[in-house]
Amino acid sequence: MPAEKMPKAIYKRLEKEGCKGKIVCIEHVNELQKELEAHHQNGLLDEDLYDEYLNRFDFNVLDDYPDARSLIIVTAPQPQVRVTFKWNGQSFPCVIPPTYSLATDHQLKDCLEDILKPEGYHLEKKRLPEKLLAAHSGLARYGKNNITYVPGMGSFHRLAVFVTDLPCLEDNWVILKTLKSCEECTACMDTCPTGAIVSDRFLVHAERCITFHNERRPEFPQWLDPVWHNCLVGCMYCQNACPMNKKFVNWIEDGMAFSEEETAYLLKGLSKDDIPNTTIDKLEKLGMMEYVNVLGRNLKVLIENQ
Ligand code: B12
Ligand code: SF4
Ligand code: SF4
Repeated sequence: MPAEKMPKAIYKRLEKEGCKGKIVCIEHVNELQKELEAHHQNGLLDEDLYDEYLNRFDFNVLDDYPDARSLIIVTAPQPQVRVTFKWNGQSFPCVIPPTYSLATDHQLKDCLEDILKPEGYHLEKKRLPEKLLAAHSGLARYGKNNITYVPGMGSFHRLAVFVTDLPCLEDNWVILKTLKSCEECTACMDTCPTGAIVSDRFLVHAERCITFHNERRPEFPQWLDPVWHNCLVGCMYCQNACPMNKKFVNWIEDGMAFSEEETAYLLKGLSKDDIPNTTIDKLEKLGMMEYVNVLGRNLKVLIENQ
C-alpha cells in the first residue's frame, strides 16, 4: 500500500475496534518537551511530582530509534471497574477508575501492527506526555480538570503513544483547545474536594490531587481528609461531575471479588513475594500490581469510610 494511504487504513482499523488515533510528525517531540519544560522552569510544576512522574519521558526517541518518522497517538474506551472485598463477613465494593487496565495497550498495539507490519514498518511504544500529544494532534480536547476528552468516549479512555518508521505524509498539529462546554461550567472545580482545580491558572495543582497521594506516596498528608477517598486508587469526583461524561458515568463493569483471606493479605500490606499467585493474577488483570504497596493502606481508608 502506498505510504500516503496508510493513515486512513490505520484509522479505519482502529475504528473497527471502537478506538481512535492521529498521526503527527516525529519532529513535534521537541515541542512537547519544550512545552513541559517551560511549565517546569516557570515554577508551575511541583518538584516531587516532576521527579516522580515527569522526568522520565522518552524525548530522546530519535537517539535510540533514528529511523522514527511519525508518532501515533491512540486511545481506547475504558469503563470503571467495581471490585469487591470481603472483610469481617461484609462485602465492600470499591471502584477502580477508567484507564488503569493495561489490556487496551495490547489491543491498540495489535491494531496498529495489523496494518503496519505487513507493509514492512516497525512500531515501538514510548513514554511521552500523552494528553498533550492527543490535544495537539486534534484527537482530544482538554477539560478544565486537565483530563482529555474524545468525542464518543468522554474522558473514559486510555491513551498510548507509538513511534514508527512510517513516513510522515499527514501531519496533524493544532493549537491546544479546551472543551466548548468548559466556557460556562465549573462543575469539576466545585466538586474537587482538595482545591486542585483553580480559576487563576489552567494547570491543575497536581500535588493537591488525591490520585497523586493514593497512587504512590507512602503516607497521606495531614490536610487530606480520609473521607475524600472514593476509589481503590485514583479519584472520580471531577470526571463524575462533568456534563461531558453524562453518557459514560454509569459504565461500570463488575470485576473480581477478593475473599476474606485475600483482603487480609492486602490489608497487612504484604509485598508481592508474600501474596499467593492467584491473588497476584487478579491484581495483574486489574492493572493494580503497580500499586500493590499502597493498596492495603487505600483499602483500609475505604472500608473505614463505608
Ligand atoms: C503525571 C500524571 C499524573 C499525575 C499529575 C496529573 C497532571 N494533571 O499532570 C497525577 C498522579 C496527579 C495523575 C492523576 C490522574 N491521571 Co494521570 N498521568 C500522568 C502522566 C504520567 C503524565 C501527565 C503529564 O504529562 N502531566 C504534566 C502536565 C504539565 O501536563 P498536562 O496535565 O497534560 O497539562 C497540560 C495542560 O495543562 C496544557 N495547558 C497549559 N495551559 C493551558 C491552557 C489551555 C487553554 C489549554 C487548552 C491547555 C493548557 O499544558 C500542559 C502540558 O504542557 C500521564 C501518562 C502519560 N504518559 O502522559 C497520565 C495520564 C494523563 N493520567 C490519566 C488519568 C486518567 C488520570 C486520572 C483521571 C486518574 C484518576 N481517575 O484518578 C487523574 C486526573 C488528575 C487530573 N485532574 O489531572 C490518563 C488521562 C487519560 C485521559 N482521558 O485524558 C493518562 C494519559 C494515563 C493514560 N494512559 O491513560 N496523573
Ligand atoms: S466539569 Fe465542566 S468545566 Fe470541568 S471539564 Fe467538564 S465541562 Fe469542563
Ligand atoms: S481527580 Fe479528584 S482530586 Fe484530582 S483533580 Fe479530579 S476531583 Fe480533584
